[in-house]
Amino acid sequence: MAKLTILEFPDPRLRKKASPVETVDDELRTLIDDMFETMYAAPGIGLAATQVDVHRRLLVADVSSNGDEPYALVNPVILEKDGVQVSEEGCLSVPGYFEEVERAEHIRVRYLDRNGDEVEQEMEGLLAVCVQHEIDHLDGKLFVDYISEAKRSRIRKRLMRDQRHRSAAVV
Ligand code: GNR
Ligand code: NI
Repeated sequence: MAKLTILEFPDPRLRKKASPVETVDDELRTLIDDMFETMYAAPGIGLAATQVDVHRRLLVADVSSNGDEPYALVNPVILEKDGVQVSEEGCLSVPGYFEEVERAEHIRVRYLDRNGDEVEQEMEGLLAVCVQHEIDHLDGKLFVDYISEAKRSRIRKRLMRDQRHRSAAVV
């Protein structure tokens, strides 16, 4: 197992659109395990492959309080959305910032699981928020894209300053 490095806003690699996974094989399952390790260590409730600089359509999530409900979604597609919920979102790629975002309350998602079997599943509440947030990552989109340009630009400047200070500290 290996913990992976998470890219941080405004890294341009977070804007790449991920391509479909072609085969669910052992190499992909190793990546899934590494993404879970990275997500649980952070700690976070979800992680998209884009955030670890792998531009394939894959995400992991676990919104349980015990960390015992892991989901790995390969090539996820939202088939249906309904209702609206607003919640405070954060992102491991935008550390330290939280903003209200509007998402669908219920979604129906089709994906391949870690065995390559097709699954169709209804999700609601926090799991639905998380999966919508992660699928956005696969399309190069971040939760800060839903807030004002003024706020986003303030966050960009502060994170760039933090990143500068961090890289200066290790030389
Ligand atoms: O850990 C995370 N928490 C979170 C809280 C509210 C809405 C979405 C999320 S996802 C985030 C982890 C992350 O950045 N996934 O891409
Ligand atoms: Ni995120």
